[in-house]
Amino acid sequence: MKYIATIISVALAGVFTVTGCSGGKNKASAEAEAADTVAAVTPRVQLIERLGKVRDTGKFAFGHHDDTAYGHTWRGEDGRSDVKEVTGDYPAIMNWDLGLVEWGAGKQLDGVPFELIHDEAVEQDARGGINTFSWHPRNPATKGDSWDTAGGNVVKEAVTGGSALNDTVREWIGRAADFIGSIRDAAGNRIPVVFRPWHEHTGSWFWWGGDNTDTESYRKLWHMTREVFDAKGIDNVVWAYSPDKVDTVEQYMERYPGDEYVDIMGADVYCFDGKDGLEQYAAKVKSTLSAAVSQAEARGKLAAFTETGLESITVPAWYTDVLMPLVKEFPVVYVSVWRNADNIPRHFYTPYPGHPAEESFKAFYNDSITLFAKDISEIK
Ligand code: BMA
Repeated sequence: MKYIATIISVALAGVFTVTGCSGGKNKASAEAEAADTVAAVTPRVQLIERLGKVRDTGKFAFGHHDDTAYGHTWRGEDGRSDVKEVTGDYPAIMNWDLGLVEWGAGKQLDGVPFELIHDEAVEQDARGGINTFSWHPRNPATKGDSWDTAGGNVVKEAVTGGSALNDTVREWIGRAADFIGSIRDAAGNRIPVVFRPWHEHTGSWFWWGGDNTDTESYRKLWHMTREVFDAKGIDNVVWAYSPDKVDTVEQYMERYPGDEYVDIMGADVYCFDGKDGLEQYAAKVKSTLSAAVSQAEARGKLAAFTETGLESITVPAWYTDVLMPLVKEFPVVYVSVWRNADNIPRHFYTPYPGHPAEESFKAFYNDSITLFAKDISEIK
């Protein structure tokens, strides 16, 4: 690591010396600037740069939640993946959820042991794939789940210094930080991951969203989250902001925590079947992704379709005829679908062998615009 840093330092010092002439910088300040830049080459920066290369290919990475932890009819079978069984490859992106990490539980809210998440994330990284994390924390006021919106403006209290909830939520965020910071490869280096806390906040279904709080408190929640991660020196997180569907850029940006807190402008938009559902989906994907992409471009950030899907894939050609043409309109670096539950028969978002959407999903995989694990492993 040090060796690489020295090379980069020398190379950058050279660059800054040259540009320094026209910009009026002397060699010493150029070297100081280069040293700053070297200090910034963290796993986070490496992943941002890598995702920038994905964007430059004009392709997008495909992601699936809990991909190797369980599938439509199985759980905890080493190496198994519904996506791989249909396409022959793992998804480029695997999303994992930290829900219950805040309580120090051994398993997260859908029963996946945190140890397994750690090991699967390391394996996904070793195969050249990327990991992302979402978090469905409990309601700190009521101890109910994320969907329990009782307790008033819980976020406001949680971000107010000196309150009981402030201590609790800081501690909870600390546990999320400790887990993410503990994900290291065989050589002991932290693996870079995308983390998108406090997601879908434009809707009112989570205690941190919509009518359950106010703009200032929501922003402070992000700031506090970052403060806790930074105080622990967690340097492997690429931060994603992921509102649910919106109609306008103003709605998309209303509670944006600020450029220094966000690396990826995300969007979560789900599809429901029936003609109205498909039309609505197209309209909402367009309004939401165009907000995400335009803001990403204006602010020098990346854009991603952080969550989507059609439960049960009741429209067999959904992947090729619905999702693909929409995504092709927007330069997103990844598109991630939700989970294939093993214990809720209708709750799956990628086909499994024998499902009517299998052929469409294979065609989606075979389209050169999609990146699965082997493809993305070549983008370093
Ligand atoms: C929801 C559903 C639930 C799950 C939750 C958290 O969308 O998949 O079954 O418990 O996400 O992962």
